[in-house]
Amino acid sequence: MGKRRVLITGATAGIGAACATTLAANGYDVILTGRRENRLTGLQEEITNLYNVDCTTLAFDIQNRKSTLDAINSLPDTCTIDAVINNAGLALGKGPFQESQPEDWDTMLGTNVTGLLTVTHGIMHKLKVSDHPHIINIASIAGMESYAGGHVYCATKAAVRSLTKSLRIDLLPLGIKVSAVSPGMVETEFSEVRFKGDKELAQKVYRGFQPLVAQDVAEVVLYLLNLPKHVCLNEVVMTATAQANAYHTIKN
Ligand code: 8X3
Repeated sequence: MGKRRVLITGATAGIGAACATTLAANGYDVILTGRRENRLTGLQEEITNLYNVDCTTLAFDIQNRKSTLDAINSLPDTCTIDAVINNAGLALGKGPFQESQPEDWDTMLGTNVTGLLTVTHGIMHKLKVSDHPHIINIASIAGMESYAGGHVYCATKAAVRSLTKSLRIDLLPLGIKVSAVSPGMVETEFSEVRFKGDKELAQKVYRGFQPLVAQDVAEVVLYLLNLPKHVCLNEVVMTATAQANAYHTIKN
């Protein structure tokens, strides 16, 4: 199998950054995308110092369709893409729906759903000509089980799971694999973002048990990418051992 190149959205932190370093460590060329340019170039420096791979960065706001497509289209024709890790996503707020902010709905829908569509559609011409094309969507168990205060976030992740299945069907004639990875609680900046900077509330989410870490998810993504050409894992649902599902976690 020749060298493959993977585009990772939301590569500036958490699961995206862990995927970037893990894939680079395993010989994949990577394209890191995200909003925060300084974080992207920092990670690029780290990767190119450590690994003999090609590492490109593209800074754009995934909620802005034009900026996203301009960035993708700025890649030279020689810059092939074999796989995409649609990881950019966030939750904002965990209060009841009646107290939620419409601006937060827009940000979640624009990033988690529309952003994923824009990127996937925008790179389709490159995926189509790859020998090992693969779309990996980072979903969530929140897309399987709605929980209190989850409303729009849960809906976006249900959409990601649904789109994964639809795309799997539509892209079948093109031989493009489409997979979803649906993790439970992963200790990253996720909760700090959800609770809008409230570190105490964020830390409480992961207290009293051993949650997943970003690296655990990155290892699964690597496993999916390394499967033989004729094998597609359509969805992986993964949680910490202490978490059975969205409602049942054993905490000390
Ligand atoms: C993140 C997992 O359970 O906090 O998607 O919604 S959860």
